Amino acid sequence: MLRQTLLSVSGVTLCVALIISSLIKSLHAQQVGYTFAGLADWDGDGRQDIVARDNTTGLLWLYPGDRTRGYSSQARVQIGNGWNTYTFAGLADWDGDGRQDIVARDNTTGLLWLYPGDRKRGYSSQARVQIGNGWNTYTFAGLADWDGDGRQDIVARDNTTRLLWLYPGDRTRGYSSQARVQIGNGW
Ligand SMILES: [Ca+2]
Ligand SMILES: [Ca+2]
Repeated sequence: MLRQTLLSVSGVTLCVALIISSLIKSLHAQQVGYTFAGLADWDGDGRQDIVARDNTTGLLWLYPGDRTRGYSSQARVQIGNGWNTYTFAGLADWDGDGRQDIVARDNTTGLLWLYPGDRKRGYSSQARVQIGNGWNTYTFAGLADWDGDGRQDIVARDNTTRLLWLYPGDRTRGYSSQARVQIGNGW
């Protein structure tokens, strides 16, 4: 009887250990590799670049492009840190100053932030600006001038309703005064 109980307990322990081990593995799988912020001519040299986060360190890297079909000869440059809790909406010149910017959501708060770029290979000297809130239930399609008014917009899906929304931008560092418009459903 005692032996059976001991066997049973060790079986439960083994089971719990296997579950924990599997959880740790799946968590690790989510954290390795890179997450793309997007493609843009970040440093303004006329060549498209990659901006991506190293998921293991939370560091943000610029991979300057070479305008060639092949590996770039340009060395990567660190342009940020502490990005692990963010989801990227994308890269675009959101404020219209001729320099590419990052729009990203802080997943811990649901706030949407504009990180104005400086058109250089390094940390931007521009302070971030809050441009939205309540974005945690959305999935970003990306940034683009969707309505063609010369100002960058956000296209995103509300995950709770599967509706697709256009958030027209204002070319400003702050909340847009433009009302959102539904542009799709069943997404
Ligand atoms: Ca800009
Ligand atoms: Ca627009």
